[in-house]
Amino acid sequence: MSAMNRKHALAVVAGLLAMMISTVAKPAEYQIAIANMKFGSPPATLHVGDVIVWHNDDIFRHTATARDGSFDIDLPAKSQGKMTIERAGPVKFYCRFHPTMTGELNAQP
Ligand SMILES: [Cu+2]
Repeated sequence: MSAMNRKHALAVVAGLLAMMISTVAKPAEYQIAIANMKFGSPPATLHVGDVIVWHNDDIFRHTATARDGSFDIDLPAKSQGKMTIERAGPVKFYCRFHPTMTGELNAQP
């Protein structure tokens, strides 16, 4: 490897490390409201380690339940529930009591 290539490779590695550190160091918290029997929009950018707070503003009990079983948040009327994103990739979710209520999270690593 020439000196030039080695320098370039080091810069790439340093950049990747900086990206990894910034992802780990700053988990974001997002709110998803449920109102009028509908899930609010999921966050446009989501990463593993981020926190989602589900707010049920309805007078009905709801759940935020992953189709792949990775989460199942029980949300009695006027309550909220918190969870941490543990894996990357798209996950469809729905409400166990009202299966027409659906949404999708898509976390990046
Ligand atoms: Cu529901």
